[in-house]
Amino acid sequence: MQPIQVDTQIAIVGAGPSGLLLSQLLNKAGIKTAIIERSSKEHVLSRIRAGVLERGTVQLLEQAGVSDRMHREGHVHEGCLLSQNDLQIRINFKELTGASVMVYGQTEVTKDLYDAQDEMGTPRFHEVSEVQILDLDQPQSRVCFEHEGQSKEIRCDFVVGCDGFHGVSRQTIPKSVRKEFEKVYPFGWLGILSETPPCDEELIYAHSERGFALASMRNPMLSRYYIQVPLTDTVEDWSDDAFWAELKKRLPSAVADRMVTGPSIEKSIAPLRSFVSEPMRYQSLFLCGDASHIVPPTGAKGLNLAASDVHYLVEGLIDYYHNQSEEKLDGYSDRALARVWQAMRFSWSMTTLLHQFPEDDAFTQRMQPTALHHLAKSETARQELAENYIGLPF
Ligand code: FAS
Ligand code: PHB
Repeated sequence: MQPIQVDTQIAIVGAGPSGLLLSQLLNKAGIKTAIIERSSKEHVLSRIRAGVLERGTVQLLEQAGVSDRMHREGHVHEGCLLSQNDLQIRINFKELTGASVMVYGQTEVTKDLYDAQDEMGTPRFHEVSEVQILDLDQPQSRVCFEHEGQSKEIRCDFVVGCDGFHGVSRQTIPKSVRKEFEKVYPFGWLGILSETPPCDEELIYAHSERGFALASMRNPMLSRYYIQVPLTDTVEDWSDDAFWAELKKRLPSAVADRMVTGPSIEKSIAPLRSFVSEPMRYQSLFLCGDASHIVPPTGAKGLNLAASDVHYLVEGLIDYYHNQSEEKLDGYSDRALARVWQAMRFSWSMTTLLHQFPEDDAFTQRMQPTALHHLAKSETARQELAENYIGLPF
C-alpha cells in the first residue's frame, strides 16, 4: 500500500528544543516545516535538563516570539560563584562583560515552543518509529516512518536532524564521510530537583576533594542540585538523606549551614562526554544540536549550542528561499562548528578544573586549587571565564 504523503519544504526529525525552535523560526519566515518525534509530547516535556540560557539564546527566543513567559518567570543572573572548600570566587558577568544569563529551565523553553507551534498549526507527528531518511542526493528528499499504524512519508527540499545523540540522522551520514571526536569522562552527575528555596541567589560550581557539586535552581521554590558520582553508581544507591549529606560536604560550610533540604521530586544520573561529529551537512541533510555534538553540562552549553546551530541554519534557509542564494547553506557546517569547538573547549576546561579525576597524579590534582586561587586573584582570568560562560557571539 502507498504511504500517506506529506509535502513540505523542511522535514525536521526530533521535537526537542532544536527541532521546535528551528520550526518556529522558519514558520515565522514563511517557510513550511513538518516535525516527527519518536516520543510522546508528555515524555519530551517530562525531561529535566538545562537551566541556563545565554544572551544569544534569549534573543533567539524573542525572535521566535516565545519569550514572554521566560521574561516573566525566568531570572536574570549577573554572576555565578565558583568555590573551593570555603573559598568563594564570584564571577561578575555584568562587570566583566556587560552581559548576563537567564535562568529558565529547558523544560519551560520546550513547553513555550510547543504552545507556539500548536498555534502555528505546524504538522507534527509524535510516537513515530522506523524512521528512514532517503534520497538526500535527489531534488526531493524523503523521510519515511510509521505512525499510528500507518506508513507515512514526508517529501521535502531539506531534512534537518534535530534528533539528539541517539537519533537516526547522524547515522544516515556514511561513516566514510563522518569524522568523530569523543572524550568520555570517568564520572557522571547525579541530579535532583527539590521544592526547596535555593541555597544562594546565584549558581555555585563547587570543587572539593570529595568531588564536584553544582547548586542551581529553577525558581524561588524549586532547586536543582548535582554531585559528581562514579559511573558505577545508580540512583538507587543514593537516598535523599545521603545526597543532601554529600552535597553539604562539597559546598562552602556557610552555604551548607543555610541549606534547606527536602524530598527529591526528580532524581537521575547523566553521563558526561565531549563529542563532535563533523560535518554538520551531508547533501540535503543538516544536523542541529545534540545530533551533532555533546558537551559536559559543566559549562551550561548544550542547549545554547543547539540555539546557535539553529540560528545559523535559519539564516541559510531564509537566504535560500527568499534570495535564491545557497552561500550561507554551503557555509553552515563550518560556521556552526567554529562556535561548537569554542564551547567544547570551555566545557572541557570547566569540567577539568572542577571535577576529581580518579587517575590524576598528585601534581595534576594540585593544579585545580592552584588555578582556582589564580581565578580569585586575577580579573583577567575571571573575564576569560565570564565571556565564555555568557556565550561567545553568534
Ligand atoms: P534533544 O536530545 O533534547 O532532543 C532530540 C529529540 O529527538 C528527542 O525528543 C528525541 O526523542 C527525538 N528523537 C531521537 N531519535 C529520534 C528518531 N529516530 N526519530 C524521531 N525523533 C527522535 N545542557 C545544558 O546546557 N545543561 C544541562 O544541565 C544539561 N543536562 C542534560 C542532562 C541530560 C540527561 C541530557 C541527555 C542532556 C543535558 N543537557 C544539558 C544537554 C541538553 O540540554 C541538550 O543540549 C538539548 O536537549 C539539545 O537539544 P536537542 O538538540 O533538541 O536534542
Ligand atoms: C541546571 O540548572 O540544570 C544547570 C545549570 C548550569 C549548568 C548545568 C546545569 O552548568
